[in-house]
Amino acid sequence: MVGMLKIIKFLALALVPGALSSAFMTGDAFAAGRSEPWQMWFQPAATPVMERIMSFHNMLLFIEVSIVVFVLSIMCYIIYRFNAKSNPVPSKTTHNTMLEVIWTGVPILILVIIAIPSLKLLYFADKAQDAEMTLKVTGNQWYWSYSYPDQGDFEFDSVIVPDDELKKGQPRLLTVDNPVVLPARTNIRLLFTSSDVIHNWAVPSFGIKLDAVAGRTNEAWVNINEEGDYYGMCSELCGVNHAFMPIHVKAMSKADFAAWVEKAKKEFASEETPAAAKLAKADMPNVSR
Ligand SMILES: [Cu+2]
Repeated sequence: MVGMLKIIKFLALALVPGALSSAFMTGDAFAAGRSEPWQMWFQPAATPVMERIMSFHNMLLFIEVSIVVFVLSIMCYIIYRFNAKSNPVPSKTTHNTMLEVIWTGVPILILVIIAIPSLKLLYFADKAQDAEMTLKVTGNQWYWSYSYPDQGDFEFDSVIVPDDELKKGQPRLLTVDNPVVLPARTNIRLLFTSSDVIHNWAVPSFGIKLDAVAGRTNEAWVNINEEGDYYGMCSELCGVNHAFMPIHVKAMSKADFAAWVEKAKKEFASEETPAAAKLAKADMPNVSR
């Protein structure tokens, strides 16, 4: 018994704090909106959905670590206490009804405990409550188009900026010519579709990774906590330039967004397939592969 306690104490002191401190996210370890070199774990949450995904992840992590520590302790104890040397005459016990009921019942209980918050989170992430505006996202080979049905239905394309045209401070493979602009602290409904193959609009700090499928409309929502730049990438293999259709979301205050809308309405009023023209001209982005 003393031996088992010692082993449990060792595991608790040596393994658990390290695993927990590096895995539990507080959200302020990294700059918001994109990953950093050598970053591990999630980007900081920028929406209520991502905040809940993180706390759900932390809950799962706690349950998983507890199970691992528990099972490992029992195994170590068995190895120590019941090996042929310390236990030369083995017991002939086979069944124990009570024990079997417990080791069937406890895992069921753990799964139910996980299932309840998991389903709650799925429904929370599913649809915006009282959306104040809608953004329509269309995936194309290989760029994104964004349209604003509530702001006069203007539309524009968002194409990657090639390496040799990047300005200082612009992240490589994440910079686009026209970022999608959204107001912060606003319930925004996102609708996804595609004009060709299946794409996937994935922005880690929003907790969104949703397929854009031709002929279908998928829905998600954001309420971005803070102004800033948030980046993502197409996350469904969609062809040869799949890796070169980044997502850049610029979140602004409501007033700045309204001013941007007025400007954008004029700027994008007469655009005719600019992305297609640009892609043809560049023969696809001049990025090193
Ligand atoms: Cu794609």
